[in-house]
Amino acid sequence: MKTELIEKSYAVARERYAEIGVDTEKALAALQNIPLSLHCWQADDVTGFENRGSDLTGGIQATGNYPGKARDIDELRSDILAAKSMIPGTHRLNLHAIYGEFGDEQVDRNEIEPRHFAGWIEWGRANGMKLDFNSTSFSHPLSGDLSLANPDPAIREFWIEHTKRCRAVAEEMGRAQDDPSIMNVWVHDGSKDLTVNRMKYRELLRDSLDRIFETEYGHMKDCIESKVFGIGLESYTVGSNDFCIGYAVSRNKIVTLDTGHFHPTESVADKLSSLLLYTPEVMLHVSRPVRWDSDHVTILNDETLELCKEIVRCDALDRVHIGLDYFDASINRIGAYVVGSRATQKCMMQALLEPLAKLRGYEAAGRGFERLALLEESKSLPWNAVWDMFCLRNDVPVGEEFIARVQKYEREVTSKRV
Ligand code: RNT
Ligand code: ZN
Repeated sequence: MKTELIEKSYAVARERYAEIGVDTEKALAALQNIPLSLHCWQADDVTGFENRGSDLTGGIQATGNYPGKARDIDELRSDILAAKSMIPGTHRLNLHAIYGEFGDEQVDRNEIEPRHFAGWIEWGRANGMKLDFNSTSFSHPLSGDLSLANPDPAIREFWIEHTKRCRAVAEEMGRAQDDPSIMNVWVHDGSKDLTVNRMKYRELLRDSLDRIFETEYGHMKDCIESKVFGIGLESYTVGSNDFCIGYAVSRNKIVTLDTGHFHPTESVADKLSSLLLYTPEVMLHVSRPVRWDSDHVTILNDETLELCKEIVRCDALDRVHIGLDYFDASINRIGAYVVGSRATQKCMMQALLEPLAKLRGYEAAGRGFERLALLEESKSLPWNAVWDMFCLRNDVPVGEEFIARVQKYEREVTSKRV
């Protein structure tokens, strides 16, 4: 797209937004300060670098076999940098414990140490990406159906030890980057068929978490992620939404809301204002469930848009962390990063450009028609001209230009991985 055209369109948009009391420059400045935490696992279908060759378990699935997936740490890093170069702004990288730099070593989950992530910390610093972290309870011989809620003391201890060590890794990351690393705990624990022991497993999970969180850290933040069900674990999920909210509220922890982890007609956006009243912050896993928690690439849809609008409407930009979580193995994986990240940012752009003062004025005055009409009209205000300007100023491809860039990287890099 021609720079001149982008500038012209932006000037018109800026004036148009000013008419309804919205400052586009302010919106641009705000978007500049909203990092996305890019999930490292889209690049290799949640495989990681343990030398154990296990399949993805834990009730999640990456479907498809598009060629070119990252096979080692160098390829993964290169792919992330390629994606990053097409995403405007400054972003974070969200690592899972299985992505440590283990070399040829067999490092079991209960043996991981900050030193296995020293290379990542260095890489993050060099590439301007702060790190977030996740414990990994799936894809391991001891994963089974129950990890932190396992009645077998040996298995439970193993996972407690793993998760404690993950917190120590996150603490190290946070210290090194002088900004807390957000550490997410999601465990798949559940049951395929009916259980007559719902309480028992939840008690075990609560006690495991209490033990894991015993150590106080100053450079990392804990969050726990709930879920409705996993594949093969359809009847019962130990860490349900109720469990996680109760736990987080009583322990002052953060809840991670994954947009694929609720019943299809539930609004995740609606949950923010409630959670923010009772928990310190919120972590998001922005995804796109299609009929179930399918982890399709995030797109600009009503759900993502409402979510972003709620963050802004709650004035919670500093309390909500936006992470992405999807893994589509059926299309170009770098393209998947770029599409999902930019879609989330486009939603945020629209949220920041909402004529909120005017809308709230109508609402306070009981003007229902006027509120609805302006909400409808704002959908077609020229937000995309402001978004294009955001891309231009950040020196990343504007509009669909990134398609050719992704193709070029595919031609030169990923297609050669055979
Ligand atoms: C699974 C959860 C979890 C994982 C990642 C890989 O349903 O969403 O966040 O997707 O940890
Ligand atoms: Zn998730």
